[in-house]
Amino acid sequence: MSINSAEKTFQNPTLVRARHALPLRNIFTNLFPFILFLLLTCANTQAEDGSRLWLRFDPIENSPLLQSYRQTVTGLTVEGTSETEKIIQTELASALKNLLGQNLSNSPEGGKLIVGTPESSALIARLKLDKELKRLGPEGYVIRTLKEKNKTTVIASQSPIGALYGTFYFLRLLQTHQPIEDLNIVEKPKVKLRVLDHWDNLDGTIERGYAGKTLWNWKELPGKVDQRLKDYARANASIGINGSVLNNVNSNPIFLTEEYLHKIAAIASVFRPYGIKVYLAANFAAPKKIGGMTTSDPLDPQVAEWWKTKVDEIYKIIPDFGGFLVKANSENQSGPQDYGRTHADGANLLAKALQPHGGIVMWRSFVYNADVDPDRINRAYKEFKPLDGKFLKNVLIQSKNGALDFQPREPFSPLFGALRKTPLMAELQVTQEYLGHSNHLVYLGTMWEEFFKSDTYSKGPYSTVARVVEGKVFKYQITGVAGVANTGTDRNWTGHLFGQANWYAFGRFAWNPESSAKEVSEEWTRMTWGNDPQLVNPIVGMMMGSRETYVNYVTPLGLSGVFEKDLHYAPDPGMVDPRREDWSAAYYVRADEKGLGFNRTLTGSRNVNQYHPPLNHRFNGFSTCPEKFLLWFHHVAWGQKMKSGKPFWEELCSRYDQGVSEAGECQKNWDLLKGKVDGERFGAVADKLKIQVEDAKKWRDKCLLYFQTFSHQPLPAGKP
Ligand code: BDP
Repeated sequence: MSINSAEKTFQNPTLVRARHALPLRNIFTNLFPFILFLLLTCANTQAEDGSRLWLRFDPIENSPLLQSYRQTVTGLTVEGTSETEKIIQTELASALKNLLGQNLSNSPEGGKLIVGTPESSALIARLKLDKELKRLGPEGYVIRTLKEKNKTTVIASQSPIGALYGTFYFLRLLQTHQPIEDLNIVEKPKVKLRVLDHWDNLDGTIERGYAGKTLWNWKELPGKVDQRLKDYARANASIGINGSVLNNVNSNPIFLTEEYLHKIAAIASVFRPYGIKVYLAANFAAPKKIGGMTTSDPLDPQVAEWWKTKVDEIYKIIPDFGGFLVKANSENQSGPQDYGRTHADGANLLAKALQPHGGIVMWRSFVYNADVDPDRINRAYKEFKPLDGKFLKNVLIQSKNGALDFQPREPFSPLFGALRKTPLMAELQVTQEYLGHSNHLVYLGTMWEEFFKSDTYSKGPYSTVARVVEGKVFKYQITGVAGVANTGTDRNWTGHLFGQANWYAFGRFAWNPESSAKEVSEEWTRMTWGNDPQLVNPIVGMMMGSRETYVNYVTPLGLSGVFEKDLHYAPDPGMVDPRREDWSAAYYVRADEKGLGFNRTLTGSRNVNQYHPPLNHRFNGFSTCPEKFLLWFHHVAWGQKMKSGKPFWEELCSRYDQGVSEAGECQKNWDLLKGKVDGERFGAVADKLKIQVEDAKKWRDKCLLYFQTFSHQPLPAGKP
């Protein structure tokens, strides 16, 4: 169901109940016209269930601003007949009608707002922007006020998709109440592949999904395509996402069968006009599992032939298929090492098959086989660094932001800056596996900003992760950022209304890894909650502090891995998993009579040496290691004096306490907004904050009680 149609069909439950409560037929007959009137009126009331995301386009009520917008946008010309151009036309006409209350139909003679490409619009062609647009590429655009042409505003790009991106940018200016009468905006994405990874399973469940089921209805496809897919594509286009991996990295080879390829093709045709390509997570053992072969050995010529034939078939059915994402030799997924081959052999096998079609391979570096190194986080670097330069040109290595696994805080993975000849693609986790699922308000923009701003020193100073990923440090030919999606069938898409901010921020950071978390949160807040500073300031404040608050009550001072088995929601710092040592919380926490934390210095697992100087020295020294990473790199004695002057045990207790009190503050700040936002969304967030505050206390109490069994020191007053 499309966003608009969903709202129109919404029935007010109170009214429905009221109608049933009228017992007498004649009363009903008398009241019928009145009831009908009420029902009709309410049918147009919008359900504030969060389904409109940041694309709300509520009427602008600030009248001087409204006047100036109305004067600037008096007509609309979107030329071109492609599906994308039709979308631009409908999107603009409907958004401007809602925002400005005026109907601007497409006037081919030219109007005050002109959108298109030099190919589709004679007017834009006459502006001679070709050189500039070429430099910006097919996804870049300019938005410019032409002084000499009666202040006409032009949104121009080389391609319709770029024009669509420009359109959403322009609308964002209106949604966030920015001036539009003198624009000169030149935009181009800093990263080529901006992809959402869906860990969606065949049975409709989503691995680490906390917002309902998968949006892809395999049973109905390809015959019926859910309207919501269009809404999903539209939301992604509005933030510049240009790819979706449809299935879980723990992949089912069924997705590669002809039957499923046709279903996937139906999804691809909905996504196409929004600039989104589909990708699949490929199961490396597919030749054996669905191809009837006896081996999946990457060096076997028949296996190579099988992949070539399969890939040719895929492109016949989905001509603009993006390529494969692969999890190999990790957590029971098969891979080239099953046959004594390397990750490069495996990746190149698929890359060769995809290369003639322009497809790519995103090969994950999330591997941690125990025989490589006793410290789990040393393993991926040790496996992949020696393979640098051995991958074909259409392969990217996709690495999680940290070396462990999407913890609330990790230093950047040392693979960023280690691979010089192989493009490294960043994998972020938008879904909050280790960050309170869809119950806790944690804005991830600040985490991603910290990550991207980290200096790898891989080519001297200012070799930030952002610049590595953008291909500026080592001149990568392809660049990419992936995000593990947090979307599902919940009406509000992401379970928690503030989870939408993370989807939004992912798009903005993928487009420009050098984005500012604060600016992004402000944009999102204005579009989602309103422009009143009395809303914007407190909400941005809540968001900006939220990740640090979460870190304080979950993994203060560089702790990691303290989570319960499998679910990764609640604390269980002493958990020992009989299946694997490195799935045990106790393995990471390393609590003992002396202290707490994992010694990764030169006297420990020597992980510090995977970083370029001066980081190796900085992390190695107790006094030079940033406190936020202390327990990640050091085993710290309970009595150790900290920067605050407090002994470590006291510092640890106070960090947990701080987290709990900050969560409470956040709840209080939200309560102050009662009446300033609609009741439905206010209540939904308030309910979640209640859970969060309770959980924060549980985290503090469970962790401190466990650590106390080693520290043998008193808990601060007031604790259990
Ligand atoms: C871990 C998740 C697991 C994923 C795995 C991965 O717990 O569900 O399959 O990462 O990224 O974070 O492959």
